Amino acid sequence: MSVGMSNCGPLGWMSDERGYRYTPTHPETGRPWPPLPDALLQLWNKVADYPQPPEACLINYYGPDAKMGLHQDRDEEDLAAPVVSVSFGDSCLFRVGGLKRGDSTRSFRLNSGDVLVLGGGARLAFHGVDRIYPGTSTLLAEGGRINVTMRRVRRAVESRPETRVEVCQDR
Ligand SMILES: O=C(O)CCC(=O)C(=O)O
Repeated sequence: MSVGMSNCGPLGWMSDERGYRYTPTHPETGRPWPPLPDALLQLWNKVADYPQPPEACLINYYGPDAKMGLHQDRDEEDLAAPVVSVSFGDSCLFRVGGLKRGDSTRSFRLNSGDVLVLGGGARLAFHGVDRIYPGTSTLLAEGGRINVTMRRVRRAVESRPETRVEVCQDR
């Protein structure tokens, strides 16, 4: 895989010979992933329009030649929550399509600081990164692009109204 990956938050997304999955701990150290920074939680609260916080934040590092093929984010149970991502460093050419792999796509540049939300009817849209534009940002000393992607993974426990019996009687 040409993209370097790590995670923060209660759950981290990883892939190995057993496939793709979310885990609460780093597969090599066995330690929990570092907590999600406050600034990202605040961003989620501002743009996600979803009552629960994100549970996973995937951190992708793209070197100058890295790309990510068209795919859907569908390893999550909770598809009602959007996927919220932020770009840092070099710009990229981002591609987004429809709900089927063969649907037509459109591409646009994502620059450092851009925030992307895939939600509602676009939650399962195919998307990917066609290329990086090296040297378009000085944010990262070594160059390249970092993308952080916040997701809700588990369906929130349904909140049921509290059962109350109230009796008012005149005696
Ligand atoms: O790097 C990006 O902007 C997209 C990342 C992505 O699609 C993913 O991690 O599933």
